[in-house]
This record gives sequence, C-alpha cells and structure tokens, in this order.
Amino acid sequence: MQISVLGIPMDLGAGRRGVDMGPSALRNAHLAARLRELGHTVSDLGDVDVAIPETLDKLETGGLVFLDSIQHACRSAAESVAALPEGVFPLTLGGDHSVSMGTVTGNALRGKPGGARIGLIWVDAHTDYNTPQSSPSGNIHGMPVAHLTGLGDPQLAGLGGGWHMRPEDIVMIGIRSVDGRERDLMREAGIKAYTMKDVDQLGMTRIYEETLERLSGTERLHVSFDADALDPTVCPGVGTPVPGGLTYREGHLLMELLCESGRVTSMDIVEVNPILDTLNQTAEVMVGMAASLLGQRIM
Ligand code: 4U7
Ligand code: MN
Ligand code: MN
Ligand code: MN
Repeated sequence: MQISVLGIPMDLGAGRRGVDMGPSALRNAHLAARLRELGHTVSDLGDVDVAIPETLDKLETGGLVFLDSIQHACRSAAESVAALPEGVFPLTLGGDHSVSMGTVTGNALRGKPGGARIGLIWVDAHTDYNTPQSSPSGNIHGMPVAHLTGLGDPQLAGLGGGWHMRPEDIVMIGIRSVDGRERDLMREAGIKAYTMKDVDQLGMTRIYEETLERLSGTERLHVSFDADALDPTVCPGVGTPVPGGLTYREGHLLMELLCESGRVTSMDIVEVNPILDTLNQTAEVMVGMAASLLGQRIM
C-alpha cells in the first residue's frame, strides 16, 4: 500500500503545551522505517503550517481560545488529505485532537466532493463531544467530535462545507472520562461509546465485531487514536491522563483486528506529548499501534 504521512504540529487546542512536538517524536520513533518493513511505500508530506501560540492573541473571534488559527490549520489539513489520490492511505500525526476535525473532513471529501459516508472509530479516554457551551475547560481538543457532527461553533462545524458526520457512524472505544453536559449531548446524538467497563466485560474482540457490524453501511473507515486511550503506564506522555485505560495488548488487538477487516482507509495518531513523556515511550508505542493497523503480524 502507499502511505502518505502528514504532520499537524498543533497544540493550540490543548490546555498544556507540547503536543505540537508529536509529529517529530513519532518520526523519531522510526515511523516510516517500521511501515516500509511491512512492504509499504511511505512518503512523508511534511507538516501543515500551524501558528505559534506566542505570536497570537489568545482570544480570537467568538471567544474561543485560538479559534481562527485552529480553524486555519484544520482547513489546511483537510485540503491536503482531500487532495490525495484514492488508494493512498493518509496517516496523519497530531498535534492535539482538534486536528481530527480537519483530517476526518478531508478523508470524507477525498474523491467525493459532497462527502462520503465515513465511519469513525474514536479510540480515546474521552468522548471529545463538548461544545463551546458545555465545555468545562474551553479547550477545543475536547470538542472535535461534536463539531464533526455539526454542533458547536459554526467556523469549526463548517469545515466540510455542508458535509457532517452521522452520529450513528461513530463508535468510541476506551472511554472513561465524560463531562456532565457532554454526556447528555452524547445521549441526545445517540453516539455509541464502549467504556472501559465494556472493555472489561465484553472484551476487545466482541467490541471489534459489534463495531464493524454497526459501521457496515459506511463507505470508508477512519481510526482516530488518542494516545490517552491507552493506560498512562503504557503511554505516560499525554496531557490529560486518566487511570484505568486500555492495555498494550488491547490496543494492539484492536489494531490487528481492524487490519484484518481490510476496511480502514485512514488513521490519526494524536495527543503524543514528548515534554511529559519518558524517553519517547509514548511515540514508540503509538508507532507500534500504527504498524499493527497496517499489517504487522506476530507470526
Ligand atoms: B482529548 C475535557 F474537561 N473533557 O473538554 C475537556 F476533562 O483530545 C478533556 O481527548 C478533553 O485529549 C480531553 O477539556 C481532550 C476535560
Ligand atoms: Mn481525544
Ligand atoms: Mn483523550
Ligand atoms: Mn489530551
């Protein structure tokens, strides 16, 4: 397969600095070499231009922190991804999770100007379904899924023109932190979330099977993998760690099964924070997750 790597070195949506260095950390963890070993052709497209926070006024239009600059970077990411030829697998590197407003939009619009029906597998400790009104922090990285479904700020919800995600085409896995009003919004939208209780109770294989069944009507599948879905002992380099996360093997098993499905057409790796990490462990683990999704086998 042909894989195009694109970095979005942005931490404007997060409450803590450092995830802007995620793309460098992932490249340093031998991302391209690992994927080439699997027989893929890998081209690195470099990074999307992202503003430096120190050069900006914190409060941009609409009262949301860094709103204009986040919208701009997401639009660039969406355009770069949408311009890729069909058959190329975009592997997009965050950056905080607000980058996924751009990457998912770009992947939906690729080769299909009105937007494809895309299924979204959101692997995360958090549901990221806050709106500017419901958010306890004001941080946009807690809001990308809401905006992808058309809620929230019109600048961010409008990235795909008239295109939006259908809530029934979203499945979340690894969830263990949901805010009060965010929970209500999730229920109203009818988004499926497998919590850590579900992971414990059902096991990852059953969750995978139900997920594929649920998303069987979609045309393509995108995996958005937030490093904080994995337990903080596995991925310590994240800004919003929550105890009780996915094990190393649960993460790999999900990626291995998704690979076998042959249905995944794009992936994000986000929220890797090298400042908070232990010797680049988090980037190395996440490169392993991408490798499993893209064909790495134990035997
Ligand atoms: B991440 C939070 F309040 N829900 O909205 C918020 F707990 O992309 C956290 O999943 C969001 O890392 C975490 O700020 C965003 C908070
Ligand atoms: Mn997230
Ligand atoms: Mn998260
Ligand atoms: Mn985070």
